[in-house]
Amino acid sequence: MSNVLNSIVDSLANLDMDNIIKFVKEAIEKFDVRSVIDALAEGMRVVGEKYERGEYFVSDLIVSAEIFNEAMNIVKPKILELRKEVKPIGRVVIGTVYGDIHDIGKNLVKTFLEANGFEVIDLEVDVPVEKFVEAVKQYNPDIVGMSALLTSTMIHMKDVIDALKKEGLRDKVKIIVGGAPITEEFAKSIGADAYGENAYKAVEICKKLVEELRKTCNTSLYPCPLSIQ
Ligand code: B1M
Repeated sequence: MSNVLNSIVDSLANLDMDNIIKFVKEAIEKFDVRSVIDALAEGMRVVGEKYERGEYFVSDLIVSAEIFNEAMNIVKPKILELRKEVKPIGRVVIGTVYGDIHDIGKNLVKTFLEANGFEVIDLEVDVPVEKFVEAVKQYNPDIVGMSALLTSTMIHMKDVIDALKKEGLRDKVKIIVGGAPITEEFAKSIGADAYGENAYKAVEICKKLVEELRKTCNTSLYPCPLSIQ
């Protein structure tokens, strides 16, 4: 990693708001957006480690999130520049599951989806099972995306999938799950269609999922069949 990207990792890890803004502004001119975001995510990982070791408290986690969001205010316009060049390709309902208020990863996924032509309905955080179900009824999305950062909340992803099955809605949508504790195996075990390791992979996967849906033409929202670039 280059010096300025390392400096982003270190300044986030040290909760140094003043310097990180300077470094992010510098890095965004020299590197692609992805390198800058990866550095920010790495900084958050280090913050998490410090919290686990008892060096940081919850108040520090809150500050780290504020710093991340400030940095993203600089990066986000660069991501959304892409948007002008892409055709609308599908609709995603996304949210962080019940009991969980972590939204940084979910927001990144949302931003990248929007930049790549997806219309995103964001249910925000701590989303009860019924709210996901209602959103599927109301918005007729192609994809439902769920995020969870806590081992204690990830099981609510299964609750949502079970509730969609119960309402006869499961086969109308594709389901992608993600978040730090989520794995491919977990995604499979709860009956999700896909696992997104990060925001970039989530976009690639959502494009594939929409392609699959269009083949069966079971949604009337977007023209069908639809070629996706
Ligand atoms: Co929390 N927290 N936190 N926290 N927090 C973690 C998750 C933790 C791992 C820290 C640690 O101990 N090392 C730990 C969970 C342990 C566990 O469950 N095993 C933890 C804990 C314990 C807690 C509290 C319980 C602390 C407390 O109160 N005692 C509490 C819980 C609150 C709640 O939700 N009910 C809590 C609170 C908070 C804050 C609110 C203070 C703050 C979040 C602020 C916010 O989100 N607005 C916070 C933070 C900042 C973290 C860490 C440090 C950073 C998370 C983050 O934003 N990462 C985190 C440590 C860690 O994750 N290592 C931690 C950066 C982000 C870019 O990555 O979210 O993983 P991530 O998203 C990635 C991928 O996972 C993926 O793409 C993203 C980008 O590439 N992805 C998807 C995510 N969602 C996806 C969805 C997809 C596809 C991909 O498809 C739909």
